[in-house]
Amino acid sequence: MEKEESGSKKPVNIKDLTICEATARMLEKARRDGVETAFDRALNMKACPIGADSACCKHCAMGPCRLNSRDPYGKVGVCGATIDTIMARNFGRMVAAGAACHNDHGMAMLALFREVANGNNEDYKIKDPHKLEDVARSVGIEVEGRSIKEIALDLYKELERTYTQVEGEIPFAKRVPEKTLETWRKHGIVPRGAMREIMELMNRTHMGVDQHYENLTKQCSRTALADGWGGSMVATEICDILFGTPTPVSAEVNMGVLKESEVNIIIHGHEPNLFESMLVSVNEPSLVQAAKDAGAKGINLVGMCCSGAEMLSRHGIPHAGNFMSTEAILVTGAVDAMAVDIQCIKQGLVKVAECYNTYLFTTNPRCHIEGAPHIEFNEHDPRACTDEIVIKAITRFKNRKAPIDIPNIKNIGIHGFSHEYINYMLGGTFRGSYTPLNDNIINGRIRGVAGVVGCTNPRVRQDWVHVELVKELIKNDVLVLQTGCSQIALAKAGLYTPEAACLAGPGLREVCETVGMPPVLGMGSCVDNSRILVAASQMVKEGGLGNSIADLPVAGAAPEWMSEKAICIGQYFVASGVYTVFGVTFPIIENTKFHKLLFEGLEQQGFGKWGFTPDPYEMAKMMIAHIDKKRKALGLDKGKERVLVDMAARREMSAAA
Ligand code: BF8
Ligand code: SF4
Repeated sequence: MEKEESGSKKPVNIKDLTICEATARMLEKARRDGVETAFDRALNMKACPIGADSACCKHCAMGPCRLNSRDPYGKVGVCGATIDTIMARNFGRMVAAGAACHNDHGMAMLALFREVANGNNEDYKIKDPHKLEDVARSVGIEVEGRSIKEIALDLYKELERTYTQVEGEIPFAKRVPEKTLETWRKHGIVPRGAMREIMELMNRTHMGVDQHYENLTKQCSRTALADGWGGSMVATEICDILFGTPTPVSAEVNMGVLKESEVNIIIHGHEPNLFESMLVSVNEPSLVQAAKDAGAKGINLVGMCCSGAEMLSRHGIPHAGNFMSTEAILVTGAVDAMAVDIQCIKQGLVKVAECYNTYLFTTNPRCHIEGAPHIEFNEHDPRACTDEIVIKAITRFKNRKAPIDIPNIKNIGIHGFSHEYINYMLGGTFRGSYTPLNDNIINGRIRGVAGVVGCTNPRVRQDWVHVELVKELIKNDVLVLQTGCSQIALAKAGLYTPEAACLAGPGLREVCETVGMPPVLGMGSCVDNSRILVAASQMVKEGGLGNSIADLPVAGAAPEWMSEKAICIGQYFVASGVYTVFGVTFPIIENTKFHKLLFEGLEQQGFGKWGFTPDPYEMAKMMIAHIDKKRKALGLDKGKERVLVDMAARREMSAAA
């Protein structure tokens, strides 16, 4: 085993690690307190250069085999695997893991829906029967004259196929624009069922199975599509049905949402059922009284990461920060309990929580963390878990010893733009439609649409790439749709207000001012990227912008990605027809055959393609060039020159934000 680099404690300016002022202040305090975070560990652990290039394989015990990225075709693995096979298999395993995460989550939400529908669970209910009917109709279920229960049970049965079906096409394939679906059929990549696709991808990436990078890439696409149009889309739709479809709501983000005088509870993770039940617990009069008896003014519930983004979008629950702020926020000393469920929960939280006597609870049977007490969340008796967390948090409040230091920074903004609402907002009350969006794209007021999504990552300056990229895009009249940690980055930067329209180019600004919307629309958690897919298919169906998603003047980006889920999302956007640019790093060696396939070849086959650059300005340039290329192909090229945001303009923009 090689020795890991450590101990090189060069002084690093915290302002270089993050542009989030609150996080920076807490990182400084952590330094004073001698507390370590992922930012420190990233500085002390150089990313493994071989893994970064995906030039190694540990799929069997004849290896692990290590190839040379400077001479990628100079040697092969012990079994003879070439660099393209090795990289494609590694990529496939990331896609499989990402798809598994979203599908396992979606399946859990669907199981809850079944229990609610058949009357076995009365702690939750169908909150949005309209959405239930819409979704049912979209997969061909009769709704006229039928009871909610009948429709719901049929919908359950139909959507279960998303996961368990072994032959055929997943139900939401029906939502895919015809020409896009045709391309998928031609290449044999319409997903059958997520379990089947993930299983097959795991099989094909095993030693000695699929050893052609092109064929492997097909299964990567099929599996990824079983996420975007499968597990993720089901999660979004079912959660809307159970908890409400988001409509614009004014809400606060950033660490200033913590309150020194109240019992602070953070929910961090991905499953909104835990959060919804916690919302009930913190409003329980006896628990509120207990908090008051302990000297608190009340109980303050806030979210982080993706379930936080969902609650922000659905109910306007304050959001305390994105992925790279989860350790930093504990440094405030003000968090009485943080309860986590699944995904993107850093193990490092345990130590930081310990340092500040904060309770860190795991709640989900799929995620225990050594050193963190576990209070299991059972959706048939949800309050047993959530009430206990509140009681523990109140105890911690009573016994607060260390000084509290909450950065007093809050940013208000408007969140909660479901694709249904975009339809309504742009179309007016009586004739919801995508016509105005399409018209504004055709007449050039809006140049195109970009999805900017994904994580934050300590290998780059937190939030900076997101914010700079989005500013460049809107300045160039590109409407930006967002989810996940990226949405929170821009919300903290102040771009979620209608007033931020002044940062947009003249065309986009005009549209925003007419409608009263911000130039950046937040759609929720990472599984809610499926809302962007639905919006894209609506744009195709509306007409005037081509026949497939690949024809649309749109692009996507995950500028600070870190998770395997992000790779899976990227692949399903690419397979759906979207040019998708990633920042930070990309696990591939340039100028190899596999690289050429992902970054060029897929587009020639009628899909989207991948792009990569860590630089936000370059990223904007690449995305805008692609949007312009698509406009030209549609005959909409009477467009404008790209506006370069110079330093003076940038200063003006940050002053305005
Ligand atoms: O699913 S954006 S860091 S929290 S992976 Fe994770 Fe990335 Fe955040 Fe949500 Ni998405
Ligand atoms: Fe090496 Fe092949 Fe085994 Fe991978 S599968 S570790 S390349 S021998």
